[in-house]
Amino acid sequence: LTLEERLASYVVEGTKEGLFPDLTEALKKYSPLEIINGPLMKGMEEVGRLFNNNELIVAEVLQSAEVMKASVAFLEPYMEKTESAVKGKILLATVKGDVHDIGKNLVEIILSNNGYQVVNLGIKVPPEQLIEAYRAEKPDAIGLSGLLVKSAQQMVVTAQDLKAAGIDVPILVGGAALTRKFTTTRILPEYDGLVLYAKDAMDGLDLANKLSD
Ligand code: B1M
Repeated sequence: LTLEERLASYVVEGTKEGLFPDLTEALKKYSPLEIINGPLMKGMEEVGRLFNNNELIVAEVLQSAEVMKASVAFLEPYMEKTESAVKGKILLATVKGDVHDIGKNLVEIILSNNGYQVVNLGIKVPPEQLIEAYRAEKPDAIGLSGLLVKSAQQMVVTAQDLKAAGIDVPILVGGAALTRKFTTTRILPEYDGLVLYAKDAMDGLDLANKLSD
């Protein structure tokens, strides 16, 4: 197997044996984000496909998730960081009913490496908890992540609840079940402020930078 194929296979197999030496090797050729968005994501897509076909069980997918998390943690110190003044404060959460947090945590790393103060509320965050945290933290924007189809709908409800609470800071949304179209046609009309769709974590950073400019 090539290095790239091996990296994808650690995720698919859910094994860390040989992972860190190969990540070190990969860093000679690629940036940390290229490794994550390339071979590691490719592995995750394969996991999703196998899971969908009932060829993997939840426990196995969890092991794949562990490999992804360990890889991101290993690569994090090698990521570019800007030592700028704080550009803004962002509340981050995976929406109610959804436990997927690898993408959200990647967004946290990339935002905080690039001058943002991130308050990560974790997973399965109901609107009431977001509203409470908004009042305590006074963030400049709210970031919502969701990977399940029902999470996209949950984002609509969350936007409605935030609006009812008088909140209108920009909302940044992302996650596999979401599209730009759903964001503009279904979430945006339910909210008083901007609702921006990010296709990946870097896109999320670009959007945050546009907001803070
Ligand atoms: Co789940 N799962 N899962 N899962 N899981 C999916 C999402 C699924 C597509 C797999 C499949 O069937 N093909 C499917 C959803 C189907 C649907 O709704 N249409 C699914 C399912 C069904 C489930 C369960 C219901 C399974 C069950 O129990 N029977 C269950 C749900 C539990 C719940 O949430 N209530 C479940 C559970 C799990 C595990 C716990 C085992 C594990 C998660 C572990 C964890 O996160 N700690 C897991 C995993 C790993 C996946 C897949 C395989 C991989 C997700 C992932 O981590 N990707 C996933 C299939 C897939 O996506 N291919 C799948 C890597 C990550 C870096 O990408 O999160 O997409 P992602 O983030 C991207 C972008 O989306 C974006 O940036 C990131 C990249 O830069 N992004 C943002 C994300 N959030 C953002 C926020 C932003 C900006 C960008 O701004 C705020």
